[in-house]
Amino acid sequence: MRIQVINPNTTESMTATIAAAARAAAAPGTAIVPVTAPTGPVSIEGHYEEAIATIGVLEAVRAGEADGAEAHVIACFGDPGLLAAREIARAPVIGIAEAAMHLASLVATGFSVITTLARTRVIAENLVFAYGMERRCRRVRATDLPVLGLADPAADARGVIATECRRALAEDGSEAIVLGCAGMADLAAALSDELGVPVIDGVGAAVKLAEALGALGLATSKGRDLAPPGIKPYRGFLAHMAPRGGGAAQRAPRDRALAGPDAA
Ligand code: 5HY
Repeated sequence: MRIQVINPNTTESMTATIAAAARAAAAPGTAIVPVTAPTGPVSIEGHYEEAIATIGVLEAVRAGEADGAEAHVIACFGDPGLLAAREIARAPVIGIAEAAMHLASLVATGFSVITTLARTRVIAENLVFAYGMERRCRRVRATDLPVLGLADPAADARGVIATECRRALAEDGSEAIVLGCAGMADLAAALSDELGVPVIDGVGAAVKLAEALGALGLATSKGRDLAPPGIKPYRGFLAHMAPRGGGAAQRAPRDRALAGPDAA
């Protein structure tokens, strides 16, 4: 199976951390194709950065589809562009936040999410509700570590995260931890050993779920809201992102009129 693993921020060193975690989780025979977003912020720590990063994600998914990807992983804990990517991709698309939360709910009745800056907490909290995890996620906690600070030895990210995990286990009534950033992917196993509870990294979780979908022959349902976007003119610097059809694209009557008589 060929799984494209997309880092929605533009920091290559973080893509390397993500790729290593994905390859560590992948089954023999699974090819991991790591990709750094072609455009966007060096790290994603807020709504605006997430909105901009979504374009890079969709560009990577379009390219990956053309390149024969059999699944796509969005390796940023905000799952930027997840549903939009599912519209344009034939292959399944898995977000690391959704994957981690679902696996956590299989091994514990309650889990806590440990994320980076306080301002990103609301993004994770919104996903908890979007994924129907509000009864299983006990709390989303921030460490105030910036995303790109995770790789800085001086920041002692593992120590800071371990301390917040212990607080979560003591105060939230949680029995598992979800790591709230792709940049924490390389810490899961060591933290799990240290804390004695399941610590879930979304990158590995998403790769395993992609493999499971592949093995079961499951892909995104194209019956309703995840059907390909309609064919219509796009204007301005993103005009190249206009869907070109092929597959089951719908042509809205109004758009047919806009596109003119000779539109295919
Ligand atoms: C991530 N940002 O996984 C998120 C984490 C966060 O650039 N990669 C990022 O703080 O939301």
